[in-house]
Amino acid sequence: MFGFFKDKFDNLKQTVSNTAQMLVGNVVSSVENEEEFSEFVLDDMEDMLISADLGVNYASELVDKLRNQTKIKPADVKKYLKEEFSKTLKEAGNNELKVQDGLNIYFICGVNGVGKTTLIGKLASKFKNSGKKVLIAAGDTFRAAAEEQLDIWSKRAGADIVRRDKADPASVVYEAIDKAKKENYDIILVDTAGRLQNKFNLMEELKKIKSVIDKKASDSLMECILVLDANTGQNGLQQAKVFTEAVNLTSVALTKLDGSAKGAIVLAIAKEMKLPVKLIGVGEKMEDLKTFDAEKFIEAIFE
Ligand SMILES: Nc1nc2c(ncn2[C@@H]2O[C@H](COP(=O)(O)OP(=O)(O)OP(=O)(O)O)[C@@H](O)[C@H]2O)c(=O)[nH]1
Ligand SMILES: [Mg+2]
Repeated sequence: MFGFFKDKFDNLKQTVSNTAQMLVGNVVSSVENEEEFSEFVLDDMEDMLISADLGVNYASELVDKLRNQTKIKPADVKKYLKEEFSKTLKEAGNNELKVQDGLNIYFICGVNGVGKTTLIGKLASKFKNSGKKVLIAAGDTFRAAAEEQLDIWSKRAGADIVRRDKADPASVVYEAIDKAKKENYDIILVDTAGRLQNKFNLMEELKKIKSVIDKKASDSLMECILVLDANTGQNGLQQAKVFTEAVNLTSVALTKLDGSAKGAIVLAIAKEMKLPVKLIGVGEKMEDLKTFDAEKFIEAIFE
């Protein structure tokens, strides 16, 4: 249904090759020739899954299942992991970005430097190219130069922007919604700060922005997207917990997947948080944003 995003992405295998090696290659090659799942083999497997950034809980769950059965043999370990990972991604929900006729608001949050503003620039461009009228709300009024950076992206993408230097971010978003309704925009992309004086302040600010959207245009809020840097590994789980408590996330955008060996965070987040990854960043350029396709991801890491 999301025509504009149907671009083919042939390089996925290459993008996730380091992750594939850590998460599948190493585990399979060390296990598959064993006679049985001895404690030694299982411990080794658990360690490898943890160091691939699958998360301690998930890794031990996978290994426990093998410990408590006799049907699956070490030679089947690849098939076993593939089935388990597929199930986990499926259970986390649909990977397609939600979109509707009329106004669509996408709320973008995440800690500093993960790639929020870049994601917004890339998304604005995708939406513009599919013929949508796009407005960017410059909700990061905290960091010096944040609004200029967003301005550059919006010009590049051909999108419009609401920015009010150093104003209250919630009021910027309020104004953007008014403008979008009056001038029939299809899309509002809300940028937010990644760092305030402390975490509490940041969360309070995000809640305030979110409550403006809830009050003025709750039917239009399509997604609350957490941006995660693929290289942060397990820390990403912690970030997801904190952000979802504040603003009730609906999905994740995983940036900087290019070259990362820690893409297993996709699975950890799906398992622990039941949050689907919907977008992946694979570089710094405008076109380096792709949709996440769970089946293709599984195929790519299992070859
Ligand atoms: N390699 C790579 N670099 C990326 C990607 N996405 C963003 N970056 C880079 O990451 C850096 C930070 O990106 P920003 O978009 O400014 O991050 P931010 O979350 O808005 O940062 P704050 O506003 O400071 O919180 C920039 O140098 C981007 O070019 C990606 O998918 N791959
Ligand atoms: Mg930013």
